Amino acid sequence: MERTLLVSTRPKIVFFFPAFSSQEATAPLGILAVSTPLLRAGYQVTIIDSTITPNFQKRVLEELADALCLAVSLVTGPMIRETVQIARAAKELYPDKPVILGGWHPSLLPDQTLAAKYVDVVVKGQGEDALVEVIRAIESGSSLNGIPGVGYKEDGQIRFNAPRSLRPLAEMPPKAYHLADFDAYERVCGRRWAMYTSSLACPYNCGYCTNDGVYGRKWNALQPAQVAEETCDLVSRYDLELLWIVDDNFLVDRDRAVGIAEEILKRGVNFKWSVQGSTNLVCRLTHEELTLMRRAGLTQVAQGADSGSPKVLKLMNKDFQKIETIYQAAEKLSQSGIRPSFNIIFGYPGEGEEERRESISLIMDICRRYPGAEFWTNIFTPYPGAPVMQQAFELGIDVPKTLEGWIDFFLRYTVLPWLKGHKHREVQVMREYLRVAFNRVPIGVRRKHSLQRLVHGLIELPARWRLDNYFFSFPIELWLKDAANRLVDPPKPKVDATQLEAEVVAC
Ligand code: B12
Ligand code: SF4
Repeated sequence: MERTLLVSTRPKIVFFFPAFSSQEATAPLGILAVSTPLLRAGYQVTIIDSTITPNFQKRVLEELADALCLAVSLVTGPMIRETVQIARAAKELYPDKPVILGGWHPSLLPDQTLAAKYVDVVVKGQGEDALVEVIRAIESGSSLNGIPGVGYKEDGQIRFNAPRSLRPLAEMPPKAYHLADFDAYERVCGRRWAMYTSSLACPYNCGYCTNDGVYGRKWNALQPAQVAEETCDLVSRYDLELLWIVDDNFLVDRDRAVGIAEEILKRGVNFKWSVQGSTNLVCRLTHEELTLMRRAGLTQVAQGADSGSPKVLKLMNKDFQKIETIYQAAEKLSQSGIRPSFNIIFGYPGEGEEERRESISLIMDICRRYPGAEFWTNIFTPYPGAPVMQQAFELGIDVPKTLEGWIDFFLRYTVLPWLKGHKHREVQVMREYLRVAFNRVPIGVRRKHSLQRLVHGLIELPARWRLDNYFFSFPIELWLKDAANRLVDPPKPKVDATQLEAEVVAC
Protein backbone atom coordinates (compact mmCIF):
# COMPACT_ATOMS: atom_id res chain seq x y z
CA MET A 1 0.00 0.00 0.00
CA GLU A 2 2.96 2.28 0.34
CA ARG A 3 5.74 2.62 -2.17
CA THR A 4 9.43 3.05 -1.41
CA LEU A 5 12.35 3.50 -3.75
CA LEU A 6 15.18 1.62 -2.10
CA VAL A 7 18.23 2.25 -4.30
CA SER A 8 19.56 5.19 -2.36
CA THR A 9 21.99 6.16 0.32
CA ARG A 10 20.30 9.28 1.63
CA PRO A 11 17.61 9.36 4.30
CA LYS A 12 13.95 8.61 3.75
CA ILE A 13 11.13 11.12 3.49
CA VAL A 14 7.68 9.85 4.48
CA PHE A 15 4.78 11.47 2.63
CA PHE A 16 1.26 11.26 3.95
CA PHE A 17 -1.80 11.92 1.78
CA PRO A 18 -4.97 12.27 3.89
CA ALA A 19 -8.30 10.99 2.61
CA PHE A 20 -10.07 13.55 0.43
CA SER A 21 -13.50 12.10 1.14
CA SER A 22 -14.29 10.98 -2.34
CA GLN A 23 -14.35 7.68 -4.17
CA GLU A 24 -12.32 9.22 -6.98
CA ALA A 25 -9.15 7.63 -5.74
CA THR A 26 -5.91 7.93 -7.64
CA ALA A 27 -2.30 8.88 -7.02
CA PRO A 28 -1.78 12.29 -5.37
CA LEU A 29 -0.21 14.36 -8.13
CA GLY A 30 1.20 17.04 -5.82
CA ILE A 31 3.25 14.43 -3.95
CA LEU A 32 4.39 12.74 -7.16
CA ALA A 33 5.52 16.17 -8.38
CA VAL A 34 7.64 17.02 -5.36
CA SER A 35 9.04 13.47 -5.13
CA THR A 36 11.03 13.58 -8.38
CA PRO A 37 13.62 16.18 -7.27
CA LEU A 38 14.03 14.28 -3.99
CA LEU A 39 14.64 10.99 -5.79
CA ARG A 40 17.06 12.71 -8.16
CA ALA A 41 18.92 14.09 -5.17
CA GLY A 42 19.25 10.55 -3.82
CA TYR A 43 16.60 10.58 -1.07
CA GLN A 44 14.25 7.67 -0.48
CA VAL A 45 10.56 8.39 -0.72
CA THR A 46 7.69 6.52 0.90
CA ILE A 47 4.10 7.55 0.20
CA ILE A 48 1.31 6.52 2.52
CA ASP A 49 -2.10 7.41 1.19
CA SER A 50 -4.78 6.84 3.80
CA THR A 51 -7.37 6.03 1.12
CA ILE A 52 -5.55 2.82 0.16
CA THR A 53 -3.66 1.98 3.37
CA PRO A 54 -5.37 0.11 6.19
CA ASN A 55 -4.02 1.19 9.62
CA PHE A 56 -2.43 4.18 7.96
CA GLN A 57 -1.46 5.84 11.25
CA LYS A 58 0.48 2.77 12.38
CA ARG A 59 2.17 2.56 8.98
CA VAL A 60 3.20 6.23 9.04
CA LEU A 61 4.66 5.91 12.52
CA GLU A 62 6.53 2.73 11.62
CA GLU A 63 7.98 4.27 8.47
CA LEU A 64 9.00 7.39 10.36
CA ALA A 65 11.21 5.38 12.71
CA ASP A 66 14.14 5.52 10.25
CA ALA A 67 13.05 8.58 8.25
CA LEU A 68 14.23 12.17 8.24
CA CYS A 69 10.83 13.82 8.38
CA LEU A 70 7.12 13.70 7.58
CA ALA A 71 5.60 15.68 4.69
CA VAL A 72 1.85 16.07 4.13
CA SER A 73 -0.12 17.39 1.14
CA LEU A 74 -3.57 18.86 1.75
CA VAL A 75 -6.31 21.14 0.50
CA THR A 76 -8.81 23.04 2.64
CA GLY A 77 -11.56 20.85 4.09
CA PRO A 78 -11.91 17.33 5.42
CA MET A 79 -8.29 16.40 4.62
CA ILE A 80 -7.26 18.49 7.59
CA ARG A 81 -8.75 15.95 10.01
CA GLU A 82 -6.24 13.20 9.22
CA THR A 83 -3.44 15.75 8.74
CA VAL A 84 -3.88 16.90 12.34
CA GLN A 85 -4.25 13.34 13.61
CA ILE A 86 -1.07 12.10 11.91
CA ALA A 87 1.02 15.20 12.58
CA ARG A 88 0.12 15.10 16.29
CA ALA A 89 0.89 11.39 16.56
CA ALA A 90 4.20 11.85 14.71
CA LYS A 91 5.29 14.72 16.95
CA GLU A 92 4.39 12.80 20.09
CA LEU A 93 6.49 9.79 19.10
CA TYR A 94 9.29 11.64 17.29
CA PRO A 95 9.42 15.21 18.63
CA ASP A 96 12.64 15.92 16.72
CA LYS A 97 11.45 14.87 13.28
CA PRO A 98 10.09 17.88 11.38
CA VAL A 99 6.54 17.89 10.07
CA ILE A 100 6.27 19.74 6.73
CA LEU A 101 2.94 20.78 5.20
CA GLY A 102 2.45 21.70 1.54
CA GLY A 103 -0.38 22.05 -1.00
CA TRP A 104 -3.29 24.46 -1.32
CA HIS A 105 -4.32 24.98 2.28
CA PRO A 106 -0.83 25.75 3.64
CA SER A 107 -0.21 27.90 0.55
CA LEU A 108 -3.30 30.03 1.14
CA LEU A 109 -3.11 30.19 4.94
CA PRO A 110 0.60 29.74 5.76
CA ASP A 111 0.69 31.73 9.02
CA GLN A 112 -2.25 30.00 10.60
CA THR A 113 -1.05 26.58 9.46
CA LEU A 114 2.42 27.09 10.86
CA ALA A 115 1.00 28.35 14.14
CA ALA A 116 -0.17 24.77 14.91
CA LYS A 117 2.14 23.22 17.52
CA TYR A 118 2.66 20.05 15.52
CA VAL A 119 3.72 21.79 12.27
CA ASP A 120 7.37 22.79 11.79
CA VAL A 121 7.56 23.93 8.16
CA VAL A 122 5.10 25.11 5.51
CA VAL A 123 5.80 25.38 1.80
CA LYS A 124 3.84 27.99 -0.15
CA GLY A 125 2.97 27.26 -3.78
CA GLN A 126 5.07 25.10 -6.08
CA GLY A 127 6.97 22.56 -4.05
CA GLU A 128 9.43 20.93 -6.47
CA ASP A 129 12.40 23.16 -5.69
CA ALA A 130 11.38 24.33 -2.23
CA LEU A 131 11.02 20.88 -0.66
CA VAL A 132 14.35 19.51 -1.80
CA GLU A 133 16.04 22.65 -0.47
CA VAL A 134 14.22 22.25 2.85
CA ILE A 135 15.17 18.58 3.10
CA ARG A 136 18.83 19.30 2.34
CA ALA A 137 18.86 21.94 5.09
CA ILE A 138 17.17 19.59 7.58
CA GLU A 139 19.61 16.80 6.74
CA SER A 140 22.62 19.04 7.24
CA GLY A 141 21.15 20.64 10.35
CA SER A 142 21.30 24.14 8.88
CA SER A 143 18.71 26.90 9.13
CA LEU A 144 15.87 27.19 6.61
CA ASN A 145 16.53 30.90 6.53
CA GLY A 146 16.66 32.20 2.96
CA ILE A 147 14.84 29.31 1.24
CA PRO A 148 12.19 31.13 -0.83
CA GLY A 149 8.52 30.23 -0.33
CA VAL A 150 9.10 28.59 3.05
CA GLY A 151 7.84 29.31 6.56
CA TYR A 152 9.49 27.65 9.55
CA LYS A 153 10.02 27.84 13.29
CA GLU A 154 13.33 28.86 14.84
CA ASP A 155 14.04 29.65 18.47
CA GLY A 156 10.35 29.43 19.20
CA GLN A 157 9.59 32.09 16.55
CA ILE A 158 7.62 31.73 13.33
CA ARG A 159 9.63 33.03 10.37
CA PHE A 160 8.77 33.45 6.70
CA ASN A 161 11.25 33.77 3.88
CA ALA A 162 10.59 35.79 0.72
CA PRO A 163 8.05 34.25 -1.69
CA ARG A 164 9.30 31.93 -4.42
CA SER A 165 8.66 32.98 -8.00
CA LEU A 166 6.49 30.66 -10.05
CA ARG A 167 8.30 28.46 -12.53
CA PRO A 168 6.69 27.51 -15.85
CA LEU A 169 5.44 23.95 -16.05
CA ALA A 170 7.77 23.23 -18.98
CA GLU A 171 10.77 23.65 -16.65
CA MET A 172 9.45 21.18 -14.10
CA PRO A 173 10.64 17.58 -13.93
CA PRO A 174 8.20 14.76 -14.78
CA LYS A 175 6.07 13.45 -11.95
CA ALA A 176 7.13 10.24 -10.22
CA TYR A 177 4.15 8.14 -11.35
CA HIS A 178 6.16 4.96 -10.77
CA LEU A 179 5.64 5.48 -7.01
CA ALA A 180 1.87 5.07 -7.38
CA ASP A 181 0.08 1.84 -6.57
CA PHE A 182 -2.52 1.98 -9.33
CA ASP A 183 -3.85 -1.49 -8.47
CA ALA A 184 -4.83 -0.30 -5.00
CA TYR A 185 -6.44 2.88 -6.33
CA GLU A 186 -8.41 0.86 -8.84
CA ARG A 187 -9.74 -1.37 -6.07
CA VAL A 188 -11.11 1.68 -4.21
CA CYS A 189 -12.34 3.64 -7.21
CA GLY A 190 -13.53 0.93 -9.54
CA ARG A 191 -11.70 2.63 -12.40
CA ARG A 192 -8.02 2.69 -13.33
CA TRP A 193 -7.13 6.28 -14.00
CA ALA A 194 -4.65 9.05 -13.27
CA MET A 195 -4.38 12.80 -13.27
CA TYR A 196 -2.07 14.73 -15.55
CA THR A 197 -1.14 18.43 -15.74
CA SER A 198 -0.56 20.02 -19.15
CA SER A 199 -0.82 23.69 -18.16
CA LEU A 200 -0.82 25.91 -15.10
CA ALA A 201 -2.95 28.89 -14.02
CA CYS A 202 -5.93 30.59 -15.65
CA PRO A 203 -6.19 34.08 -17.13
CA TYR A 204 -9.60 34.74 -15.55
CA ASN A 205 -10.41 35.67 -11.98
CA CYS A 206 -13.79 34.28 -10.91
CA GLY A 207 -14.88 35.62 -7.55
CA TYR A 208 -14.95 32.25 -5.76
CA CYS A 209 -11.72 30.86 -7.20
CA THR A 210 -8.48 30.58 -5.22
CA ASN A 211 -6.16 29.96 -8.17
CA ASP A 212 -4.72 33.41 -8.39
CA GLY A 213 -3.30 33.09 -4.86
CA VAL A 214 -1.32 29.93 -5.69
CA TYR A 215 -0.54 29.94 -9.43
CA GLY A 216 -1.16 33.56 -10.42
CA ARG A 217 -2.92 34.32 -13.69
CA LYS A 218 -0.09 33.84 -16.15
CA TRP A 219 -1.18 30.74 -18.03
CA ASN A 220 1.71 28.55 -19.16
CA ALA A 221 1.69 25.16 -20.81
CA LEU A 222 3.51 22.19 -22.25
CA GLN A 223 3.76 21.82 -26.02
CA PRO A 224 1.44 19.33 -27.80
CA ALA A 225 4.15 16.80 -28.65
CA GLN A 226 5.30 16.56 -25.03
CA VAL A 227 1.73 16.22 -23.72
CA ALA A 228 0.92 13.48 -26.25
CA GLU A 229 4.19 11.67 -25.61
CA GLU A 230 3.73 11.71 -21.83
CA THR A 231 0.03 10.87 -21.76
CA CYS A 232 0.36 8.00 -24.25
CA ASP A 233 3.31 6.63 -22.30
CA LEU A 234 1.44 6.97 -19.00
CA VAL A 235 -1.67 5.10 -20.11
CA SER A 236 0.35 2.38 -21.83
CA ARG A 237 2.78 1.91 -18.97
CA TYR A 238 0.12 1.68 -16.23
CA ASP A 239 -2.72 0.30 -18.33
CA LEU A 240 -4.99 3.25 -17.57
CA GLU A 241 -8.50 3.68 -18.89
CA LEU A 242 -8.79 7.41 -18.30
CA LEU A 243 -6.67 10.50 -17.78
CA TRP A 244 -8.17 13.53 -16.10
CA ILE A 245 -6.19 16.54 -17.27
CA VAL A 246 -6.54 18.69 -14.19
CA ASP A 247 -5.45 22.01 -15.77
CA ASP A 248 -7.55 24.90 -14.59
CA ASN A 249 -8.31 25.91 -18.15
CA PHE A 250 -7.03 23.48 -20.75
CA LEU A 251 -8.41 25.46 -23.69
CA VAL A 252 -6.63 28.81 -23.29
CA ASP A 253 -4.46 28.16 -26.37
CA ARG A 254 -6.77 26.80 -29.03
CA ASP A 255 -4.03 25.62 -31.42
CA ARG A 256 -2.28 23.79 -28.62
CA ALA A 257 -5.48 22.00 -27.56
CA VAL A 258 -6.15 20.85 -31.11
CA GLY A 259 -2.45 20.03 -31.57
CA ILE A 260 -2.53 17.70 -28.57
CA ALA A 261 -5.41 15.77 -30.10
CA GLU A 262 -3.56 15.52 -33.43
CA GLU A 263 -0.42 14.28 -31.70
CA ILE A 264 -2.34 11.64 -29.72
CA LEU A 265 -4.03 10.43 -32.91
CA LYS A 266 -0.64 10.23 -34.65
CA ARG A 267 0.58 7.89 -31.91
CA GLY A 268 -2.47 5.65 -32.22
CA VAL A 269 -2.86 5.06 -28.48
CA ASN A 270 -6.48 4.66 -27.36
CA PHE A 271 -7.58 6.11 -24.07
CA LYS A 272 -10.26 8.40 -22.69
CA TRP A 273 -9.33 11.81 -21.39
CA SER A 274 -11.29 14.65 -19.88
CA VAL A 275 -10.40 18.30 -19.38
CA GLN A 276 -11.54 21.39 -17.50
CA GLY A 277 -12.15 24.50 -19.60
CA SER A 278 -14.30 27.60 -19.60
CA THR A 279 -17.46 27.68 -21.74
CA ASN A 280 -16.33 30.68 -23.81
CA LEU A 281 -13.23 28.79 -24.90
CA VAL A 282 -15.26 25.70 -25.79
CA CYS A 283 -17.38 27.96 -28.02
CA ARG A 284 -14.29 29.12 -29.94
CA LEU A 285 -13.69 25.59 -31.18
CA THR A 286 -15.24 24.49 -34.47
CA HIS A 287 -17.26 21.32 -34.88
CA GLU A 288 -14.35 19.82 -36.87
CA GLU A 289 -11.87 20.62 -34.12
CA LEU A 290 -14.10 19.14 -31.42
CA THR A 291 -14.74 16.04 -33.50
CA LEU A 292 -11.02 15.61 -33.92
CA MET A 293 -10.55 15.89 -30.18
CA ARG A 294 -13.31 13.33 -29.65
CA ARG A 295 -11.55 10.95 -32.03
CA ALA A 296 -8.39 11.40 -29.98
CA GLY A 297 -10.27 10.23 -26.88
CA LEU A 298 -11.67 13.43 -25.32
CA THR A 299 -14.90 12.29 -23.65
CA GLN A 300 -15.82 15.11 -21.29
CA VAL A 301 -15.24 18.82 -20.79
CA ALA A 302 -15.96 20.05 -17.25
CA GLN A 303 -17.00 23.70 -17.19
CA GLY A 304 -18.10 26.17 -14.58
CA ALA A 305 -21.54 27.30 -15.72
CA ASP A 306 -21.93 28.38 -12.08
CA SER A 307 -25.30 30.12 -12.35
CA GLY A 308 -28.31 30.49 -14.60
CA SER A 309 -28.67 34.09 -13.54
CA PRO A 310 -26.93 36.85 -15.51
CA LYS A 311 -26.91 38.94 -12.32
CA VAL A 312 -25.05 36.28 -10.35
CA LEU A 313 -22.61 35.61 -13.20
CA LYS A 314 -21.74 39.29 -13.08
CA LEU A 315 -21.29 39.16 -9.31
CA MET A 316 -18.98 36.18 -9.84
CA ASN A 317 -16.86 38.29 -12.18
CA LYS A 318 -17.61 35.91 -15.04
CA ASP A 319 -17.88 38.56 -17.72
CA PHE A 320 -16.40 36.11 -20.21
CA GLN A 321 -19.52 33.95 -20.03
CA LYS A 322 -23.11 34.78 -20.91
CA ILE A 323 -26.05 32.39 -20.46
CA GLU A 324 -26.02 31.85 -24.26
CA THR A 325 -22.38 30.79 -23.98
CA ILE A 326 -23.40 27.91 -21.72
CA TYR A 327 -26.04 26.77 -24.21
CA GLN A 328 -23.64 27.05 -27.11
CA ALA A 329 -20.96 25.06 -25.31
CA ALA A 330 -23.49 22.32 -24.48
CA GLU A 331 -24.62 22.19 -28.09
CA LYS A 332 -21.15 22.11 -29.62
CA LEU A 333 -19.89 19.43 -27.27
CA SER A 334 -23.01 17.27 -27.64
CA GLN A 335 -22.87 17.48 -31.42
CA SER A 336 -19.27 16.28 -31.32
CA GLY A 337 -20.04 13.37 -29.00
CA ILE A 338 -18.24 14.91 -26.00
CA ARG A 339 -20.11 14.99 -22.68
CA PRO A 340 -20.76 18.57 -21.52
CA SER A 341 -20.31 18.62 -17.77
CA PHE A 342 -21.18 21.72 -15.78
CA ASN A 343 -20.73 22.94 -12.27
CA ILE A 344 -23.33 25.14 -10.54
CA ILE A 345 -22.82 27.07 -7.30
CA PHE A 346 -25.89 27.78 -5.16
CA GLY A 347 -25.85 30.43 -2.46
CA TYR A 348 -23.26 32.80 -3.91
CA PRO A 349 -23.48 36.17 -2.12
CA GLY A 350 -26.22 38.13 -3.89
CA GLU A 351 -28.16 35.05 -5.07
CA GLY A 352 -31.78 34.91 -3.92
CA GLU A 353 -34.64 32.55 -4.73
CA GLU A 354 -35.33 34.22 -8.07
CA GLU A 355 -31.76 33.61 -9.22
CA ARG A 356 -31.82 30.03 -7.91
CA ARG A 357 -34.94 29.40 -9.96
CA GLU A 358 -33.07 30.69 -13.02
CA SER A 359 -30.29 28.17 -12.34
CA ILE A 360 -32.78 25.31 -12.01
CA SER A 361 -34.48 26.33 -15.28
CA LEU A 362 -31.11 26.41 -17.02
CA ILE A 363 -30.20 22.95 -15.75
CA MET A 364 -33.56 21.43 -16.70
CA ASP A 365 -33.56 23.01 -20.12
CA ILE A 366 -29.99 22.01 -21.01
CA CYS A 367 -30.38 18.45 -19.74
CA ARG A 368 -33.54 18.02 -21.83
CA ARG A 369 -32.17 19.63 -24.97
CA TYR A 370 -28.81 17.89 -24.80
CA PRO A 371 -29.30 14.42 -23.33
CA GLY A 372 -26.10 13.30 -21.66
CA ALA A 373 -25.22 16.79 -20.43
CA GLU A 374 -24.63 16.72 -16.70
CA PHE A 375 -24.65 19.19 -13.83
CA TRP A 376 -22.81 18.94 -10.52
CA THR A 377 -23.92 21.33 -7.84
CA ASN A 378 -22.26 22.91 -4.79
CA ILE A 379 -23.28 25.28 -2.11
CA PHE A 380 -20.91 28.23 -2.17
CA THR A 381 -17.91 27.61 0.07
CA PRO A 382 -15.96 30.70 1.04
CA TYR A 383 -12.31 29.74 0.58
CA PRO A 384 -9.53 31.90 1.95
CA GLY A 385 -7.73 33.66 -0.87
CA ALA A 386 -10.80 33.90 -3.14
CA PRO A 387 -11.60 37.45 -4.36
CA VAL A 388 -15.15 37.25 -2.92
CA MET A 389 -13.83 36.61 0.58
CA GLN A 390 -13.92 40.25 1.66
CA GLN A 391 -17.59 40.47 0.76
CA ALA A 392 -18.29 37.17 2.52
CA PHE A 393 -16.70 38.57 5.68
CA GLU A 394 -18.95 41.62 5.45
CA LEU A 395 -21.95 39.30 5.14
CA GLY A 396 -21.08 37.58 8.40
CA ILE A 397 -18.78 34.67 7.53
CA ASP A 398 -16.62 33.79 10.47
CA VAL A 399 -13.59 31.79 9.33
CA PRO A 400 -11.70 29.45 11.66
CA LYS A 401 -8.70 30.89 13.47
CA THR A 402 -6.74 27.65 13.73
CA LEU A 403 -5.75 24.78 11.45
CA GLU A 404 -8.02 22.36 13.37
CA GLY A 405 -10.87 24.83 13.02
CA TRP A 406 -11.02 24.03 9.28
CA ILE A 407 -11.80 20.35 9.85
CA ASP A 408 -15.52 20.96 9.98
CA PHE A 409 -15.39 23.78 7.49
CA PHE A 410 -17.63 22.01 4.99
CA LEU A 411 -20.19 20.96 7.50
CA ARG A 412 -20.44 24.42 8.95
CA TYR A 413 -20.12 26.50 5.85
CA THR A 414 -22.52 24.92 3.47
CA VAL A 415 -24.83 26.73 5.89
CA LEU A 416 -24.22 30.41 5.22
CA PRO A 417 -25.43 33.42 7.16
CA TRP A 418 -27.57 34.28 4.11
CA LEU A 419 -28.58 30.69 3.39
CA LYS A 420 -29.63 28.88 6.51
CA GLY A 421 -32.61 27.25 8.23
CA HIS A 422 -35.54 26.44 5.99
CA LYS A 423 -33.96 28.03 2.89
CA HIS A 424 -30.80 25.98 3.31
CA ARG A 425 -32.76 22.75 3.79
CA GLU A 426 -34.75 23.53 0.67
CA VAL A 427 -31.59 23.98 -1.40
CA GLN A 428 -30.21 20.67 -0.13
CA VAL A 429 -33.47 18.92 -1.05
CA MET A 430 -33.37 20.59 -4.46
CA ARG A 431 -29.81 19.34 -4.98
CA GLU A 432 -30.91 15.84 -4.04
CA TYR A 433 -33.69 15.99 -6.64
CA LEU A 434 -31.14 17.17 -9.21
CA ARG A 435 -29.01 14.11 -8.46
CA VAL A 436 -31.85 11.79 -9.42
CA ALA A 437 -33.50 13.81 -12.18
CA PHE A 438 -30.73 13.23 -14.75
CA ASN A 439 -27.87 10.76 -14.92
CA ARG A 440 -24.30 11.79 -14.23
CA VAL A 441 -21.07 9.93 -14.80
CA PRO A 442 -18.68 10.15 -11.85
CA ILE A 443 -15.11 8.84 -12.12
CA GLY A 444 -15.64 6.49 -9.19
CA VAL A 445 -17.62 3.43 -10.23
CA ARG A 446 -20.17 2.44 -7.64
CA ARG A 447 -22.46 -0.37 -8.69
CA LYS A 448 -26.04 0.16 -7.59
CA HIS A 449 -28.12 -2.65 -6.11
CA SER A 450 -31.15 -3.59 -8.25
CA LEU A 451 -33.44 -2.14 -5.57
CA GLN A 452 -31.61 1.20 -5.78
CA ARG A 453 -31.86 1.16 -9.57
CA LEU A 454 -35.58 0.41 -9.38
CA VAL A 455 -36.25 3.25 -6.92
CA HIS A 456 -34.08 5.64 -8.92
CA GLY A 457 -36.08 4.81 -12.05
CA LEU A 458 -39.37 5.35 -10.23
CA ILE A 459 -38.51 8.75 -8.82
CA GLU A 460 -36.73 10.25 -11.83
CA LEU A 461 -39.85 11.71 -13.42
CA PRO A 462 -41.43 13.00 -10.18
CA ALA A 463 -38.05 14.64 -9.43
CA ARG A 464 -38.12 16.45 -12.76
CA TRP A 465 -41.71 17.55 -12.11
CA ARG A 466 -40.71 18.99 -8.74
CA LEU A 467 -37.75 20.83 -10.21
CA ASP A 468 -39.89 22.24 -13.03
CA ASN A 469 -42.41 23.45 -10.47
CA TYR A 470 -39.90 24.43 -7.80
CA PHE A 471 -41.83 22.38 -5.26
CA PHE A 472 -39.79 20.66 -2.58
CA SER A 473 -42.14 20.09 0.38
CA PHE A 474 -42.73 16.53 1.68
CA PRO A 475 -39.92 14.97 -0.37
CA ILE A 476 -41.36 11.47 -0.24
CA GLU A 477 -39.34 10.29 -3.25
CA LEU A 478 -36.13 11.11 -1.37
CA TRP A 479 -37.38 9.31 1.73
CA LEU A 480 -38.03 6.30 -0.47
CA LYS A 481 -34.55 6.55 -1.95
CA ASP A 482 -32.96 6.85 1.52
CA ALA A 483 -34.93 3.85 2.75
CA ALA A 484 -33.71 1.79 -0.22
CA ASN A 485 -30.12 2.94 0.40
CA ARG A 486 -30.36 2.02 4.06
CA LEU A 487 -31.57 -1.44 3.14
CA VAL A 488 -28.66 -2.18 0.82
CA ASP A 489 -25.85 0.17 1.88
CA PRO A 490 -23.94 0.17 5.17
CA PRO A 491 -24.09 3.46 7.17
CA LYS A 492 -21.73 6.11 5.84
CA PRO A 493 -19.20 8.33 7.63
CA LYS A 494 -20.19 11.90 8.42
CA VAL A 495 -18.24 13.45 5.54
CA ASP A 496 -18.11 11.07 2.63
CA ALA A 497 -18.03 10.70 -1.10
CA THR A 498 -21.78 11.02 -1.44
CA GLN A 499 -21.69 14.42 0.13
CA LEU A 500 -18.70 15.57 -1.84
CA GLU A 501 -19.15 13.79 -5.15
CA ALA A 502 -20.97 16.79 -6.52
CA GLU A 503 -18.27 19.16 -5.64
CA VAL A 504 -15.59 18.81 -8.22
CA VAL A 505 -14.43 22.31 -8.95
CA ALA A 506 -14.30 23.09 -12.64
CA CYS A 507 -13.60 26.26 -14.54
C1 B12 B 1 -7.83 16.62 -8.78
C2 B12 B 1 -8.52 17.55 -7.83
C3 B12 B 1 -9.42 16.99 -6.94
C4 B12 B 1 -9.68 15.50 -6.85
C5 B12 B 1 -8.55 14.84 -6.05
C6 B12 B 1 -8.31 13.46 -6.60
C7 B12 B 1 -7.03 12.89 -6.09
N1 B12 B 1 -6.98 11.63 -6.17
O1 B12 B 1 -6.11 13.58 -5.68
C8 B12 B 1 -11.05 15.45 -6.13
C9 B12 B 1 -12.16 15.34 -7.16
C10 B12 B 1 -11.25 14.34 -5.12
C11 B12 B 1 -11.10 16.83 -5.52
C12 B12 B 1 -11.96 17.12 -4.53
C13 B12 B 1 -12.04 18.37 -3.98
N2 B12 B 1 -11.36 19.46 -4.35
CO1 B12 B 1 -10.01 19.51 -5.68
N3 B12 B 1 -8.86 19.75 -7.10
C14 B12 B 1 -8.27 18.94 -7.87
C15 B12 B 1 -7.40 19.70 -8.88
C16 B12 B 1 -8.21 19.83 -10.16
C17 B12 B 1 -6.04 19.12 -9.18
C18 B12 B 1 -5.13 18.86 -7.97
C19 B12 B 1 -3.78 18.39 -8.42
O2 B12 B 1 -3.41 17.25 -8.18
N4 B12 B 1 -3.01 19.25 -9.12
C20 B12 B 1 -1.71 18.94 -9.67
C21 B12 B 1 -0.60 19.12 -8.63
C22 B12 B 1 0.74 18.79 -9.24
O3 B12 B 1 -0.58 20.49 -8.26
P1 B12 B 1 -0.74 20.95 -6.76
O4 B12 B 1 -1.69 20.07 -6.06
O5 B12 B 1 -0.98 22.38 -6.75
O6 B12 B 1 0.71 20.63 -6.13
C23 B12 B 1 1.78 21.57 -6.14
C24 B12 B 1 1.81 22.47 -4.91
O7 B12 B 1 0.56 22.69 -4.34
C25 B12 B 1 2.78 21.83 -3.99
N5 B12 B 1 2.39 20.73 -3.12
C26 B12 B 1 1.34 19.91 -3.16
N6 B12 B 1 1.42 19.01 -2.19
C27 B12 B 1 2.53 19.23 -1.51
C28 B12 B 1 3.08 18.60 -0.39
C29 B12 B 1 4.28 19.07 0.14
C30 B12 B 1 4.86 18.40 1.33
C31 B12 B 1 4.92 20.18 -0.46
C32 B12 B 1 6.16 20.69 0.12
C33 B12 B 1 4.36 20.83 -1.56
C34 B12 B 1 3.19 20.34 -2.08
O8 B12 B 1 3.74 21.33 -4.91
C35 B12 B 1 3.05 20.76 -6.03
C36 B12 B 1 3.91 20.88 -7.26
O9 B12 B 1 4.25 22.21 -7.53
C37 B12 B 1 -7.25 21.08 -8.17
C38 B12 B 1 -7.07 22.28 -9.09
C39 B12 B 1 -5.68 22.35 -9.63
N7 B12 B 1 -5.60 22.76 -10.85
O10 B12 B 1 -4.69 22.05 -8.99
C40 B12 B 1 -8.52 21.14 -7.35
C41 B12 B 1 -8.46 21.83 -6.00
C42 B12 B 1 -7.21 21.39 -5.29
N8 B12 B 1 -9.62 21.27 -5.32
C43 B12 B 1 -10.22 22.13 -4.57
C44 B12 B 1 -11.37 21.85 -3.82
C45 B12 B 1 -12.02 23.03 -3.16
C46 B12 B 1 -11.86 20.56 -3.71
C47 B12 B 1 -13.06 20.15 -2.89
C48 B12 B 1 -12.99 20.67 -1.50
C49 B12 B 1 -14.26 20.57 -3.69
C50 B12 B 1 -15.52 20.59 -2.92
N9 B12 B 1 -16.11 21.74 -2.79
O11 B12 B 1 -15.95 19.58 -2.48
C51 B12 B 1 -13.04 18.60 -2.92
C52 B12 B 1 -12.66 17.90 -1.61
C53 B12 B 1 -11.21 17.93 -1.38
C54 B12 B 1 -10.77 17.24 -0.13
N10 B12 B 1 -9.60 16.77 -0.24
O12 B12 B 1 -11.30 17.12 0.88
C55 B12 B 1 -9.55 23.47 -4.60
C56 B12 B 1 -8.72 23.68 -3.34
C57 B12 B 1 -8.83 25.07 -2.78
C58 B12 B 1 -8.26 25.13 -1.39
N11 B12 B 1 -8.41 26.22 -0.77
O13 B12 B 1 -7.71 24.23 -0.84
C59 B12 B 1 -8.72 23.37 -5.93
C60 B12 B 1 -7.46 24.18 -5.95
C61 B12 B 1 -9.66 23.80 -7.08
C62 B12 B 1 -9.92 25.30 -7.08
N12 B12 B 1 -9.35 26.02 -8.00
O14 B12 B 1 -10.65 25.81 -6.29
N13 B12 B 1 -10.19 17.68 -6.08
S1 SF4 C 1 -13.05 29.24 -11.85
FE1 SF4 C 1 -12.06 28.38 -13.67
S2 SF4 C 1 -12.29 30.03 -15.22
FE2 SF4 C 1 -12.67 30.98 -13.24
S3 SF4 C 1 -10.66 31.80 -12.60
FE3 SF4 C 1 -10.88 29.77 -11.63
S4 SF4 C 1 -9.90 28.38 -13.07
FE4 SF4 C 1 -10.30 30.27 -14.21
